[in-house]
Amino acid sequence: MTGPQERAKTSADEPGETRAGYVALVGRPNVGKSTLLNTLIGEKLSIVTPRAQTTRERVLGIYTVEDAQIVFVDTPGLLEPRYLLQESMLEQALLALRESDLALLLLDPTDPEETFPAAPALDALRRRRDLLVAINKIDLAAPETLDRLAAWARELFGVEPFRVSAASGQGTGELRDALVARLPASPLLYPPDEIAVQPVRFFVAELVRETIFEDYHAEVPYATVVRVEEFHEAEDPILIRANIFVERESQKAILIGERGAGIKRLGQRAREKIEAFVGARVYLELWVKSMPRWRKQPGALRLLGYAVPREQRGSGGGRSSRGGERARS
Ligand SMILES: Nc1nc2c(ncn2[C@@H]2O[C@H](COP(=O)(O)OP(=O)(O)OP(=O)(O)O)[C@@H](O)[C@H]2O)c(=O)[nH]1
Ligand SMILES: [Mg+2]
Repeated sequence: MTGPQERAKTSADEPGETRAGYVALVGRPNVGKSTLLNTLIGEKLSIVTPRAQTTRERVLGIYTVEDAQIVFVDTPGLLEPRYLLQESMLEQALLALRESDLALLLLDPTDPEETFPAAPALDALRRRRDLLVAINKIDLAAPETLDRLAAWARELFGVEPFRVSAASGQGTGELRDALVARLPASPLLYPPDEIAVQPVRFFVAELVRETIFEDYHAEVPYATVVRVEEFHEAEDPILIRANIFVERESQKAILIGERGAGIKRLGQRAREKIEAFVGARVYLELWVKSMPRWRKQPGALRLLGYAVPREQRGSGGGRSSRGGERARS
């Protein structure tokens, strides 16, 4: 992704000039960042679940009107990391903040005391002049709670927060207009008809992961990572083979379920979502494998495609168990 520094700035005041830039959507886990990204671009790109720490990597979504383009960057929640994958997630969010032209901090009024990010993210946000703040989920909170949260936000950041509901769309049009008005003068960054930047296989893996969050409880979704190993677009139906890695054999057994019932249901539901996303018939083959401690090992994280935090690079390796359990749907 092109950083703001690498782009030549032009004046947007002249006729025919355009505005464009990256807007980082940041906030604590579960405040509704991914829901807002989807609502702002009018397409379901980023996966959404009721549980915290769903998003693990940056997800880009593009909104283009005639003379302006916003590249929204959905990010993992600003959390206090306890293991390496969470460090990677936090670093991805902070990186998105650093590389963005504008930052939008989302707050959740259903948990007003806990919704402000901790340092160092909070300090990074307070230093920014181009910060916008929005209170999301206004459909779930009493007006007094919204007013109290807005007062805290004014005190901390010196700005008046927008009030939106990403779920219903209320207030999101005004928010988007405000973002467009603050974009720097720049040529469009992507072709005007593009919505996504990442490859289809990324979204396929994310849709499988979203379905795992919906179908399984407790720790299993957090210990799960999905990797698309094969994607044969020219075939009808499109043939997709994906590996689902978990950390322990016991989690593998839970995913597969009795006589494979769990993985079969998962495969069917994920396939339906993928078919809706790609607009074509899909044959999905899922393999469940275990890769012990993958969330804590730099080598394993790298192998699985996650960015490894800077100080951890260069150590450790991940191993996956051979074989696996397969389900087709
Ligand atoms: N009622 C209501 N629910 C919302 C709203 N926005 C998001 N949600 C719900 O809040 C939950 C979390 O939404 P996400 O979009 O996944 O939140 P996130 O900030 O991306 O979460 P992480 O990726 O885990 O950091 C989901 O159940 C959403 O449906 C809203 O405006 N109103
Ligand atoms: Mg998210």
